[in-house]
Amino acid sequence: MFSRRQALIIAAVAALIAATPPMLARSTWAPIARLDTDHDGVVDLSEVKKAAADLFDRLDTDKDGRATIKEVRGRLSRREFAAADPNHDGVLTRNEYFVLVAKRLKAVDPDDSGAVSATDFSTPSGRALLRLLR
Ligand SMILES: [Ca+2]
Ligand SMILES: [Ca+2]
Ligand SMILES: [Ca+2]
Repeated sequence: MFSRRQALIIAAVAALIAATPPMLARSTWAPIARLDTDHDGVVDLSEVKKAAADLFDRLDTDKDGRATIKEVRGRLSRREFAAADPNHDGVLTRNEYFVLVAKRLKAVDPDDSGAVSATDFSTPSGRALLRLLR
């Protein structure tokens, strides 16, 4: 357990973080800073698509335009991979990958605001989306 002194320090740090202006906190949060290419503090649909396309190209190490379970290793479980592969040919085309990304985006941004913030990315569904983007 935390000692009283440690608890005070934690409370002080938490207060400091809470006092940080939201724009600053968002734009400097590294995981989205790379995705937020226009630096407006949120990740919009075109930034999500661009990041997904870049990552797909990096994952597709043999450059055949399709990602195998091996190529996405770590990012999708077998079950997730199978669910994203509706024609069951054992590979994800770029399109199948984008459909999955869009689904996860929808989970993070259910009202279709078209903007995902650092706070959104820190939720479980936000982290699931992030795994497909970077
Ligand atoms: Ca942006
Ligand atoms: Ca491939
Ligand atoms: Ca497929």
